Amino acid sequence: MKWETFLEPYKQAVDELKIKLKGMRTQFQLEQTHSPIEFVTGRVKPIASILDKAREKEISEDEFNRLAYQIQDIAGLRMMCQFVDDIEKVVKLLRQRRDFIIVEEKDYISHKKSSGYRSYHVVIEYPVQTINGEKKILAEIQIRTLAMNFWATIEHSLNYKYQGQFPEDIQNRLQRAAEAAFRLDEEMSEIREEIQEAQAFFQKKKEKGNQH
Ligand code: 0O2
Repeated sequence: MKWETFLEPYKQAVDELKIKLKGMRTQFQLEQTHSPIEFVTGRVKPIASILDKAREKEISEDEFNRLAYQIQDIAGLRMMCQFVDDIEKVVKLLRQRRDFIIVEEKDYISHKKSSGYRSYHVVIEYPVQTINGEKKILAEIQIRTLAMNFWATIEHSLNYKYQGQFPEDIQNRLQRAAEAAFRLDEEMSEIREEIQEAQAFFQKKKEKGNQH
């Protein structure tokens, strides 16, 4: 099989899922309520990264069935949220959907990785319609806050540069940055709670005023 043929259903899945997940954000906006989804991105894993991972897992490059089964993020979607609480809301919305099934959830928020990485991963089985019938593929949806995304993006590009072998000072800085991102998320959640309390207070006051 050619790589182009193998990757085609993944491309289709990423395109379709981007539209669907972005649609969830639009629906919140139309209802004029806070959207737990800030923005959505998607990509098909580059062939070079698939081959790197295949080597790690000792899969040879022509074992397309094993690649499809064991590399769960060939199709990858990311949903960014403003607040940590939003992540759970998004996961609940994903669990309710009827257009795919969830096959695995990985909670790297309650259990952050030793690198400092935090994110919630949902692996889904998604049916793609092709001219040769339905093809089910795996896709990974990563749900994270803007702060988690900022940290992961920087760490990912440094990882690329240093091939995972960070000099000690950079390693320490990344750990401190991960803690700072965690505190930023906490601060934002607290500010949000205060804003919501203030809004509820003024709403009540307004309603009382209208009764007279
Ligand atoms: P990309 O496309 O460059 O982002 P497994 O397949 O189970 O052996 P793993 O790591 O258990 O591998 O899978 P998991 O936990 O689902 O993680 C896969 C993806 O999560 C990674 O993809 C990253 O996008 C993200 N991730 C996991 N750990 C880290 C981390 O420490 N730092 C950052 N920045 N991202 C992380 P890839 O393979 O890196 O590919």
